[in-house]
Amino acid sequence: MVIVLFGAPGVGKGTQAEILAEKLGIAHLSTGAAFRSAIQRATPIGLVAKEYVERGGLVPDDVVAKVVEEALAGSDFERGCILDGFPRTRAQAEALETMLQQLGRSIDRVVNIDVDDATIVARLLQRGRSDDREDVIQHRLDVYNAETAPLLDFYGSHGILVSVHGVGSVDEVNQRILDVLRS
Ligand code: B4P
Repeated sequence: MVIVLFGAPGVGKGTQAEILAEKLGIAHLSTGAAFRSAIQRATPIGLVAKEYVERGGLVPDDVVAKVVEEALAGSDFERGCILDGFPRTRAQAEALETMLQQLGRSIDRVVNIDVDDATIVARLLQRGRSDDREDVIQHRLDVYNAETAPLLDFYGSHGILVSVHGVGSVDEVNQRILDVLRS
């Protein structure tokens, strides 16, 4: 099973992906977490990613694709995976299709988590990660609307998109996601 968790920054993709991976017994790939780890270790990918992540921009598509391609080739991904924060552009969505085709797989469901902007800003300010400053959050939301939100139409036209309301307790949102995955 290949599931994409989709939505604006701070809707809870990472939070939900971790719980779902555990419950469904499949791997979890967060491109955001992969970049934060690479930045901390100052790897070549981390050095490139740093300036984009800190400013709330998108890491270049070819760098992102390299990280995902390596992860998908790992043995822990054989049973399926949850992709959290990827794809974020049309080029990434197309690259993902090619990668999955080569592995004889396809996306089963794209789960869009829907949260209003005011709640997103409040959540992220409370978390206070280094890219959770108000100006950077606003930029991340603008980038999401310009580059990532158009993928909703792309996946909608493929008939694999489902949406859940992302405001409520973490458990409530998780149950909504499990319900749409089972329906
Ligand atoms: P990500 O790591 O993907 O982070 P995110 O979109 O900001 O957050 P997410 O939706 O996962 O929210 P979370 O569960 O953490 O991206 C960071 C950066 O990496 C990007 O800005 C970009 O620069 C780069 N990047 C990543 N992927 C990329 C790609 N494919 N292409 C290019 N660049 C890429 O939750 C947020 C907060 O809300 C947490 O504090 C959590 O505890 C809280 N929360 C969650 N659920 C809640 C609930 N139900 N109620 C209350 N609070 C809740």
